[in-house]
Amino acid sequence: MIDYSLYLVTGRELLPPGQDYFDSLEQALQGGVTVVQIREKKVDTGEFLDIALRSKVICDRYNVPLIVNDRVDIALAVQAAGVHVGQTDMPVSIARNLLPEGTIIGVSCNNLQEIEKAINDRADYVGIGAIWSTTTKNLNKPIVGVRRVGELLQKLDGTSIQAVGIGGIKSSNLLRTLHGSVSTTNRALDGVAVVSEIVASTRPREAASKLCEILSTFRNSGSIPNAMSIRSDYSVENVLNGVIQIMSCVREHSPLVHQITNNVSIAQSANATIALGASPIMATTAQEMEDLSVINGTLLVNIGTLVSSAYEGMILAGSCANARKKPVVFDPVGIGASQFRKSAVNSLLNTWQASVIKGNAGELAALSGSNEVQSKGVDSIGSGFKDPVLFVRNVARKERCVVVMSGKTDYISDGTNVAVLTNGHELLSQITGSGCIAGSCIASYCAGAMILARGENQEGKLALGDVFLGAIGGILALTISAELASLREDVKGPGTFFPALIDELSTLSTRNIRERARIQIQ
Ligand code: 3NM
Ligand code: MG
Repeated sequence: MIDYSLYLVTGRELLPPGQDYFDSLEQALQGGVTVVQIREKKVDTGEFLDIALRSKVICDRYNVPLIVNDRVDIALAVQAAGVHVGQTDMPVSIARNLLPEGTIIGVSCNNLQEIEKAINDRADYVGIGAIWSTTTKNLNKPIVGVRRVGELLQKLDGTSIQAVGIGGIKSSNLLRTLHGSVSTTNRALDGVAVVSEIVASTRPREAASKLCEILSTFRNSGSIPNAMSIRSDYSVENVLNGVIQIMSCVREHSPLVHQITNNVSIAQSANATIALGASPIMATTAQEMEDLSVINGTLLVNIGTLVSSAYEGMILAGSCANARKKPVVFDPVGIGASQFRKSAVNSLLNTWQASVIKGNAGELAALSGSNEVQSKGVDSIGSGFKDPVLFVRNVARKERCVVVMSGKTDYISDGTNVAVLTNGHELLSQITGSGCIAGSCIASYCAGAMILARGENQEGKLALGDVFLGAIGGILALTISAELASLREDVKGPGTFFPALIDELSTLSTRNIRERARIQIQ
């Protein structure tokens, strides 16, 4: 059995000036590479053979298997452990006949059809790519993207075929790659293949050991703040207790809620955040994201009026938040309205892992590629999904985070449990930005959940369950406050409703939550 964890693919043309290829290879092995593929695209057979032979001697010293790209004859000549073929190279079945029994055969796959073919051909492993964009190889197929790898992995269920990811994998995106590349049946990658991150480095040993460290961090802790640690013991009683604890915690600690939001509802969102007792900072510029991420709290990303300069800030802020294990709440406002929004959302969610995704039925339909519900601009049209509980649960599983579907009834899922909430008031839909405010409320309560889970020194883990409670709490706080506001005598319509809503958010009591919450857990 080969250990595919850190799979080095060579690329001599990427070596830094003055770096010797064999020395670089040896250093990479010392850094922890577990399998090596010799990839030579431009040399004659004699030179390829020479390089492969000398590489084999080095790999043998470290007890690391060597795989030859493309060339069955070279693999035979050097007694390599395996051969790796592309879609237009020697077919797997023919290579199998030519090579000694037990030789590993790997094949590059970009889509479901190619995976199916690899299964039929009885390949030993597949290289799934390109996961990210890369300049190391000329790509003639679409980039897979982290969020689509799971579908390909799922096809491998029931087979013994191993899978490595390839293409643009770096230490900076490795955690995201590992975390996102998991099927809904929990099939993960067996390893990652890299070229430039190691080969182009002047210190290949350090480059490899850094990647190894991240691989073992992922194995040990599941990484980003929503490793799918699923609780199945939720009751209405313990959910409400959790929400109430979070509510007090937010008021006591006033956590920072960094919000990159739209210019329609920015002031409403900041006011709602303050009313709940949290501390908003509405910063969008890329240059300050690193500094802001050092402060504990949560990040809210809302694409309501997306412009390119804010987009850069969103990419960076989310990556920083993931690195610091801070919850990220994502609101893909109006994703169905334009191709620009759709592709921006795709890039954002591939780049970082959201902890909570919140949207109305139309937005979540567009996000997940369903056409059961349509949208008009930022609004959802029609009566919604036939089976909304099943729908949110599946989106949560696929996106590996908590999903909130807002509407007359709100559905919140962690991929297993679904909370169904029926609080709220008609007036909420008559002011602008109530959806965006819901995002701020969720982000504020996720910050409280994080403090409860980790303590103020931020040690320990934040689990998906904590974010689930944060999301339920945020929605309850907003919808119950809306009910209370609507009951006030001074509220005559949407104009007077908004200030009353802010008042109610700031005075919301434990009793209000216990007495008014209409919640079911399914
Ligand atoms: N195969 P880097 S992408 C060799 O998609 C190779 O099949 C790919 O290099 C595929 O780690 C790729 O420098 C190059 O991005 C990967
Ligand atoms: Mg090839």
